[in-house]
Amino acid sequence: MKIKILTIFPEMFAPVLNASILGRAQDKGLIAFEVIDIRPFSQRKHKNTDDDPFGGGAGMVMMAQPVVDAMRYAMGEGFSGRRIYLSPRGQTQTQRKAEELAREEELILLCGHYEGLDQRAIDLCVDEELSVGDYVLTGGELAAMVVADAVARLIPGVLGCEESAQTESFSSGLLEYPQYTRPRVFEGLEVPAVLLEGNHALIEDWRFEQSLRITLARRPELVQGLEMSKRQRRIYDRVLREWTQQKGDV
Ligand code: 4GM
Repeated sequence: MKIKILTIFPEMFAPVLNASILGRAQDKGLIAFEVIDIRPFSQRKHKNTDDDPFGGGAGMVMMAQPVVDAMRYAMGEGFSGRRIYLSPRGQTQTQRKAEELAREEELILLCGHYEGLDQRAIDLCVDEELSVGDYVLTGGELAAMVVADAVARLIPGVLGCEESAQTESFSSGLLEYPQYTRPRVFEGLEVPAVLLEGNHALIEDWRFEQSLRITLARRPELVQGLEMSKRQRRIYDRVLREWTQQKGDV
């Protein structure tokens, strides 16, 4: 997969894209990042990329010209991927969205700044606006890195172990169960005995129950419509009985 990033702060990306798992994925040829600086595309004398908003008001607006020209350069001939603008008014990024984007051949992530981008640039060269959450950042760069990371780790071979992309939060529909590693006792706190006993069916049951409890406590809406095996259903019914009983007690 190819991911191109359009930004006026290209230097922000190397430390994130070239480190750790994303760096290795590039070395292995599984993913190619290209960071494109918008500023050289500006036709203004001083290569400005922003100007005052028509109609007045505080802040600056990113001009359409450099963005549209940079986008056309990034697309080249016969572009067939998806062009995404990171913005607080976009649809919220989800695991499902990341899975959808991971199936694309090519993505272009456009990072905005100031008070936003001239609407005509959005109309001309954006397929979709995406937000990483209901909060405002100083620029779209960190949001683009979040999206790039969430998509990259779903590309086959990037994580090495295919299972790890599968088993965690959101792929199962539930939040993750607690994990433990050596030592068995840390500051007097013991690892749950079931994890040390080697009964894999019981370990799976325990993990499901833990996931369920933590999800019911923190994100109960995720439990709606969950698909379960018979075995999981039995655990679910028991946990829910305890849960509702406890609530009734208070
Ligand atoms: C305002 C308009 C994305 C601010 C457009 C970008 C948050 C997100 C910006 C913009 C951003 C987000 C830049 N802040 N929630 N800041 O994904 O591009």
